[in-house]
Parts: sequence; structure tokens; C-alpha cells
Amino acid sequence: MTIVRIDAEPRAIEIDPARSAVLMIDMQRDFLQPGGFGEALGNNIRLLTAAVDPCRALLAGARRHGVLVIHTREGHRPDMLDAPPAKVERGAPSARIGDRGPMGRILIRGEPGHDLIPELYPHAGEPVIDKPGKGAFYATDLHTLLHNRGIENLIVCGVTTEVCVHTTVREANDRGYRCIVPGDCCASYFPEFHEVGLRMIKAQGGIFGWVSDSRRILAALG
Ligand code: TIU
Repeated sequence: MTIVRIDAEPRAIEIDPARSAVLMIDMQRDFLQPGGFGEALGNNIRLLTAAVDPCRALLAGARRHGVLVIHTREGHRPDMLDAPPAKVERGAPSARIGDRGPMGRILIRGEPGHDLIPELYPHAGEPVIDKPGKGAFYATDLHTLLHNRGIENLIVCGVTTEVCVHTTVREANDRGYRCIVPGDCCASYFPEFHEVGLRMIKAQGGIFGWVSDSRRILAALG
């Protein structure tokens, strides 16, 4: 067992890479590319691209060191029976979940927009979790999969910081996982929400977990 020490806030954390996983949250075309769900909600999608290169570097390092990599995708069944009307009707988007856009039906499984971006595409054998909600634990088998693999620590990356990353970190924290969030591997359509989202995780002695960055995590892995 090789324990590594990751520099982080509010303090350094020691983890066993064999009992750790990288969770890559929702790096989907629907959130990062033109014509998807993110843009339909009125957001500037370019604000999310800063996280792509750090995520790519972190994934490469994690794979090199045998850290389990898990990807998630937010989306719904083509018949949308798993899409709460309260979610579909929310706000005033130019196009709603299930509507046709340039990348197919918005946020629907199997459509081009629902797929992960090519820069961060899963390698063969890496689990992909399809989730209907913002949190990766809600209505998925993620907890079972992590439990069966003996995973205790999660390095949570992806988009958006204050929505799906935060919801997942909160769910994971309540289930007993140690969550480390590399800030440069996350992004938000609202830079101020990104900043305060990270501060909320590490405040109060690390109320939801630890905040670090890709450089410090890669340095710890060696
Ligand atoms: N809208 C927004 O910021 N996020 C989402 O709808 N989903 C995720 O964060 N993945």
C-alpha cells in the first residue's frame, strides 16, 4: 500500500491511490459545445473550456497510476419517463430537455449532445454512469460500484462547479467518502459561483472535503 500526500486546503490529505477514484462529472457536449443544454439555458459555454486541459492531464496521471476513472453523464431516457416535469419546464430556455437542437435531442441519452467531449473520452473499460439528476449518486449504481471496489476517496472534477460537482460532493460526503476537488479541473458558467463553490467545500475545516489542483495532485502521484 503506497500512501500519497496531496497538498490541499484546508490541509493536506493522505490517500491510498488504490482506494481512490477520479469522478469526471458531465464533461458532455451538451454543456461544453454550441447548441447544447448549457447554451439553451442562456449560458456562455466558453467559460467551461478552461477545465478541459487540466482534466486531460489529471486523467493521464490517474490512469498511469492505476487510479480508477469513472465518468458521468447527465441525461434522460428517450421517452423521458425519468425526467421530472418540474425539471423539464424550469426556467425559460430557448430549447428544453427533449427538444431537437444541432446536436440532437437536448440532454437525451444516445444523442450526439449527450456524449462526452472527445478530449476527455473514456478509455475502454472505464465505467460511465448515466444519471438523471444533478448528483451522481441519485438513482444510479455509483455507490454500489465504489463500495465493491473498496473506494474511499474521490477526486471530483467536471462541470459545473456549483451544480453537478457540488451536488455530487455533498452526496458523497454524506456517504462517507473523502472528496478532493481540483479547482482547475472544474468550471462554471458563473466564475463567482465557481470561486465561492470551492470556498464552501473547504470552509469550516473542510465541511464537504478538500480543495486542491491538478498540479498538486499529479505531483503527489509522482
Ligand atoms: N446548468 C448547470 O450549471 N449545470 C447543469 O445543468 N448540470 C451540470 O452541472 N452537470
